[in-house]
Amino acid sequence: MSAISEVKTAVEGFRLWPAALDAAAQADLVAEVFARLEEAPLYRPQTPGGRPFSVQMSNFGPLGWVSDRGGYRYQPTHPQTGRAWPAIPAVLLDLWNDAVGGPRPPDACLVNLYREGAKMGLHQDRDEADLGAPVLSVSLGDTAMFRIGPAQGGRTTTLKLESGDLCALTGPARLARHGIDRVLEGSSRLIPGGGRLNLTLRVAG
Ligand code: MD3
Ligand code: FE
Repeated sequence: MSAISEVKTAVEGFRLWPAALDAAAQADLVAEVFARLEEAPLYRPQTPGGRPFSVQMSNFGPLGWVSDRGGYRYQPTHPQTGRAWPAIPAVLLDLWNDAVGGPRPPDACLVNLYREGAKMGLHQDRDEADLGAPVLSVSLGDTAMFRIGPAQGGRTTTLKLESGDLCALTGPARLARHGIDRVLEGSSRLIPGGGRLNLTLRVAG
C-alpha cells in the first residue's frame, strides 16, 4: 500500500493505516454497505448468556458471524431472514489484496454498527477455522477508542480508530485481546443517522 503511513503498536503484527480511504471513497463505501443491508438487515444478536449486544450487526460474504443461546459461530444465512448474506463489496476485496494478500481471500465480512452508547468488551476473535489467516478492518464514521493488548493478557494500549482508517492483524496480533471502549458521538457526519460502522474481513471457513 503506497503513500500510507503505517503505525506500529506494542502488539507485534498490528498495523494501522490512518486515512487509507479518502472522503469520497468512504462515502461510496457507506452507500454500498447500506444498499446491501437492505437485503440483510442489521439486528442485535444475543450473547450465549442471553443478553443483547449493544452493537448492531449483519454480514456479507459466504459466511457470517452470529451469536445466540447456542454460542458463537459462522453460518451461511441471516438468522432472521434465513437468506444468504449479500456478497462482499469488491472494493473491500481490493483492500484485502493490497493490505494483506495471501493465499486465501476473505469469506466473511462482519458489519458492526455502533449507534449511541454502543461498545464492545475486550475479547479475542477465535471462531475462525484458520487462526493463522490475517484479519482486516475498516472504520467509518465516528471515532472509536480502541484497546488492544497481548493474547496472554497484561498491558493494553488505547488508540483512536478514525473514519477511513484501515487496520490489519497478522501473526501474534491475530489473537490479541481487543475491544471498543467508547465511540465519540458526533465526531463525524458520514453515517446516515450517526454513529460508527466497522467492517471486518476474515477467513472464517
Ligand atoms: C484485533 N470489532 O468485530 S475492529 C470484532 O471496531 C471487533 O467493531 C471491533 O473486534 C470494531 O470482532 C474492532 C479492529 C479489530 C478487528 C479484529 C481483530 C481488531 C482485531 C482481530 C484480532 C485482533
Ligand atoms: Fe474482535
